[in-house]
Amino acid sequence: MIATRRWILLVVLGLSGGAAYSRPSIHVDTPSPRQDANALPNPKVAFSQPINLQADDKKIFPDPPAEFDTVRKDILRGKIEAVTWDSKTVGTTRHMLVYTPPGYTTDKKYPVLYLLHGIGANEYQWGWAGKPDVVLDNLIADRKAKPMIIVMPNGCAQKDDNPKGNVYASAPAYAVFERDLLNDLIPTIESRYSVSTKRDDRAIAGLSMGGGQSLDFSFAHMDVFGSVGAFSAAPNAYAPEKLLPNPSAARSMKLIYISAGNKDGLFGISQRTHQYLKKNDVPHLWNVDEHGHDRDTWSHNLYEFLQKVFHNKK
Ligand code: FER
Repeated sequence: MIATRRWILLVVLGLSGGAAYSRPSIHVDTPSPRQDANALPNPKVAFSQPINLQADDKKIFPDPPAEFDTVRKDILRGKIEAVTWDSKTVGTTRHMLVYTPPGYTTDKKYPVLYLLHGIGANEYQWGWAGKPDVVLDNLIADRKAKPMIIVMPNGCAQKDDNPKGNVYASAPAYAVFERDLLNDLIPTIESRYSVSTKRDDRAIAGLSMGGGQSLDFSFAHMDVFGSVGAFSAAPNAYAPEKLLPNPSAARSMKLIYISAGNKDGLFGISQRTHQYLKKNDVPHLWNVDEHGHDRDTWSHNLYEFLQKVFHNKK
């Protein structure tokens, strides 16, 4: 399916001096396609797990205001460009979209959010799932979020990174992306854009597979990422003891934000992560809304996350 025309129009090719590219945009409808797969666990099984709501599984934020993701004509707008990076990990040229905020200037060093998509999708998914450019333009105009760069890479680290066929078979490539991100992509961003390289100015967040990647990679590299957001994390999120064998170390994180809809069959993956953090006194935000595995929960939680990430208060 094709993303909105607006999103396509916003893609400004090649402004960074990097190689520009053009490709069809793809997103998944909700829930993600449920083909049988060799991926473990079986997605059909994963999506039909019972949901056992506990007293602390609560919505902690109201719904965003109306028009939070509507383009406003009266404000300055950021830009999205489609650029590539040279992945030594995969041995190909790979694809990302990069948002720079209104008035982007090399006189400043910006914090960076790496924002990851779900399975069966690509770097265009967030344009449909949360409209990060529109939401952040509006938040910056209202002084509710810091100007930041948002990098939306293709997180499926294999030679053919556009989804087709049995998309769950590509699940292992989402784990390979850890090396691609750390060794190839982050250095590319930090050499091409005017960004802060402090840990607390680097965040990673994502939906579903991207949420699992965000948890797995951030807790494995707490020296690299100061903040993490996991929206409706998929089964690629490691079980808590593997994810965080030394939980007290995670108390140094600036922001840990976990969310899931209480109608999402994958709910238990986020819930077990929250329960482990809580048991081990690791400060975090746990937001349970009324949605399923869908763009409502992703866009609403992105709206909250963008306001909290890179905020000075812990
Ligand atoms: C699975 C169920 C869902 C799985 C991945 C997903 C790797 C991912 C869904 C998404 O990204 O939307 O069993 O296994």
